[in-house]
Parts: sequence; C-alpha cells; structure tokens
Amino acid sequence: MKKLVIAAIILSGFISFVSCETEKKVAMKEEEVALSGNPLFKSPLTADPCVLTYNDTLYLFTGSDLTPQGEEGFRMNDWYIFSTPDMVNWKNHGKKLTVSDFDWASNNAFAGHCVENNGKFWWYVPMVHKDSTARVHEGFAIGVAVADHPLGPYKDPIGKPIVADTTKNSIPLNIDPAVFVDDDGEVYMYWGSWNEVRMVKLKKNMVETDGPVQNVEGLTNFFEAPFVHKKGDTYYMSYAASYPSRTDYATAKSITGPWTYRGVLNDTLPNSPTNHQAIVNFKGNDYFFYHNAGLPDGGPFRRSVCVDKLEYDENGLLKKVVRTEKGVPQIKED
Ligand code: FUB
Repeated sequence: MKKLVIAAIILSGFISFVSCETEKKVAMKEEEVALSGNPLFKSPLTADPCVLTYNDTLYLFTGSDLTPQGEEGFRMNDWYIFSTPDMVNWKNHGKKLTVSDFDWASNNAFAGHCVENNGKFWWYVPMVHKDSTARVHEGFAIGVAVADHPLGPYKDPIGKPIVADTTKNSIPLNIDPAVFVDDDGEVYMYWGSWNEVRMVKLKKNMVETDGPVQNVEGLTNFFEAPFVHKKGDTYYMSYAASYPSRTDYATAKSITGPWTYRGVLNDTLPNSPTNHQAIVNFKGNDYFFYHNAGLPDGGPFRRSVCVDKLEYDENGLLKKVVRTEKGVPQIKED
C-alpha cells in the first residue's frame, strides 16, 4: 500500500512537470513571434506613408521630416523607400526622390502616392511651384515621376505639374494625391486639404488630366489625405477628418461615388495633429499604415510611420483601428 502511495505521488509530480513544460513551450512559442514594433524606424523621421506590393515584397514610400526639435513648421525635401518581405525585416533603400528632381518645384515634399500601371511605377508628389506667377493660392502643385521598378530610378517625364493653382477648379492647397487604377483600366486622382477635396480622371498616359476637375460629395468632415482602396465590389475612401485629424472613411460602389459616410476608422493621435493613412493587403493580411510622433524626440513636425492591423466586420465595414506599440506579427511562409 505504502509503495502504491509513493508511486502515485511520483506519477502526479511527473504529470504536473510535463503539463508545466507544455504550457511553458506554448508561452515561449507565443513570445517567439517577431513583431514589427511601432514606430517602424528610429531613423530617419518618416511621414505620409503610401504602399504598394510587387513580386512578394511590400514597398513603403514616405516623406521625411527635417524640422529640428523645438521648431515649428514642415521642412521636407525628400521621399524615401523601404521594403519588406514579411513586415518585420525592413530595408531602407534611402532617398529615392527629391524636390530637385523636378525642374518646376522649389520646396515642401509633402505626401505622395505611388501606383503601378502599364508596367511602370508612377509616383505622384505635391510640392510648391518655383514660378511665383503660378502661385495663385498656396503655390502647391502635383507632379509625377516614373520608373520601371518600385525602387526607381524615378524621372519627371513631363517637366511640369499635372495639377496646379492655375488648374480650373483646383483648391487653395493642392496636396495629398491619391491615384487609383480601376479594374477597367480607367485612372482617377483624388487630392485635397483644408476641407476641400477634388477628383480628376487621368489619361492612360498617367501624366495628363482627362476632363474637368470635379468636386466630391459625401466625405463628411474631410480635411485632407484621401486614400482609395477596393475590396470585393466596394470602394473605400479613407481620409484625415477635422483638425487635429482622426481618420474617417466612406464607401461607394463606384470609384467616382456617390460616397456613403461610415464613421471613424482611427482616433486622433495624442501627439500629432496629422496621421496620413494608407491601406494595403499583403500576403493575405490587411494593414493600416499611418504616422504618429512616437519617437522620444518626436512631435507634430517630427513624425514616424507605424503599421497596425486593419479588420473588416461581417458586413464589409471597417473596424476601428487598434493602435499598438508592438505593431504587426511577422508573416511566416511555409
Ligand atoms: O507631411 C506634410 C502634410 O502633412 C501632408 O501632405 C499631409 O497629409 C499631412 O500629413
């Protein structure tokens, strides 16, 4: 009997040791999942993300804040490209486009957008026009640079902007282009800031407008940074709403609207009045890119790009983004 009791005690000890070890292994496995972390990069300061996927790689295009700590106002001269195969291992390819690549531009490398079409990569960017006679309003104009690969080299193919202050029905601040190539091959550019948003069709050559600049209705609280993506039959227009800005969104059954307002997608940030979003599906996962001022020496003019998950509900509406410091998990491929 005594021997039996001793054996039972040893057995139960062994069982609890084994189950403890199993729990530890499960916990370790969870810990072992690598995460991107937010902000994504400690240096340089990055802002205004836009993203595209090509050949199993995600390319991230950003502006860069040069404003010294404690100073006010945007100082931005260049755009960078980063890439990743898995959301955790990022490569900084450096400055791939700069204001001086455009003969017509003088300064302020604000938020751009790069898209693939006709086997080329078209990087639309706003800057201030050099020519003071072209500056009817704030002087911003939107130009384009083209390349054969997402990493460039990029060249301005026309030597002039596509939309400027002098364009009929343009707005005081012609910034934040968002270009969308629709399934039927038609191309549209949205842009806007300071509560005004516009849309124009682009010709197949990607460098000229095709028809008049149109007003856009239905984007309640629109402030700036329009961005269009499509899932299934639905077009989603996300944008910076009010100021300081959060991100709101609207949906439509056509790229040209009408847009139905759907509410808040990302709340206002505690430390940056801008947050400029971009949305992408990469290897089956949906991502929401944005910037915050999350580095220790960050601020409204010293911003940093982050990424978190984007989720849809059962009706195809977007769930509010949950911002994290961990970022997103590494994509593991079998
Ligand atoms: O980065 C300069 C401007 O701030 C961008 O063009 C806006 O979208 C806002 O992020």
